[in-house]
Amino acid sequence: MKQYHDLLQHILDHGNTKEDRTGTGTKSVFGYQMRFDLSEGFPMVTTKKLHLKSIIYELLWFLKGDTNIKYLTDNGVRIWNEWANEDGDLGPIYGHQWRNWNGEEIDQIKDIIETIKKNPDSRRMLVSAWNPSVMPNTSVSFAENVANGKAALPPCHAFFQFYVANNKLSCQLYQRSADVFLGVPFNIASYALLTMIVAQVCGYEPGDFIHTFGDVHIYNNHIEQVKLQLSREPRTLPTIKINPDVKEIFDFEFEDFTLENYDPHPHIKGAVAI
Ligand code: THF
Repeated sequence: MKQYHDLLQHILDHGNTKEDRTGTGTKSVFGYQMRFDLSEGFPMVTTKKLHLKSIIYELLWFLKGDTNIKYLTDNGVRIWNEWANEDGDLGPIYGHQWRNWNGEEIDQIKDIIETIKKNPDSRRMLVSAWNPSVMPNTSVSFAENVANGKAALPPCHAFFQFYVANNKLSCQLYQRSADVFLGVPFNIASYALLTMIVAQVCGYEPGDFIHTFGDVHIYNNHIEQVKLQLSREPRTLPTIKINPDVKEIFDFEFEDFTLENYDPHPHIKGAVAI
């Protein structure tokens, strides 16, 4: 994962000092791109231990169209707890927009699978989680926004596009805001996995995952962790085995994924900015 280390170093070297909504403060650059050839292994950071279980359950949760943390917490995943209201709701975030855009019964995932199968040269194979009609009001609480039918948070990974060539399926994500130390390793693995399962159900090999960023930042309380991580030598990438019998995008379950040969350096803790 040289690409990820290059990004960390680039922000340390060139980042602007910027304040942010959470009050934490960041070093930030605007505009950056990384590319991962999925045939070279599963792009999971090796210079700290990542919790793949959280990543898989979160992706399955998005694909269900679910926006309540109950499914996550029932499976031991706590990464969305800070933003949910007392009933566990997050408002119309990712899953809602992917599967039921604006509550208008528009299923972007179902539609895109059909297009990838029937018209793979299409240049319209996009999924958008960015929906201006549900943007939260930043001067009220997460819970109050949810009560008003708004999203607790606007999507960070805002939209993605698929592309087919040479029997390979590639995916490019535009991420408007990116917490490089905590969130980005999750986001890379999540979209790489999404690309692999969409490829499987559409009958293609996985191609590239391209990660394009807007405001990409290191929070000030992650700088020491980033320096420790950069002092470590990246190791061989793991691979992930996906149950080949699953042919429908909504049929995947946690047990269909097996991570092999993951040999990371120890975990590095960092506080999440809320
Ligand atoms: N807010 C911030 N500040 N950073 C983010 O990355 C982020 N997200 C989602 C929404 N808001 C965000 C939530 N995703 C962790 C990882 C991903 C998250 C939130 C938190 C986290 O704490 N990871 C720890 C523990 C992992 C675990 O318990 O499984 C880690 O060390 O990786 C980005 O989309």
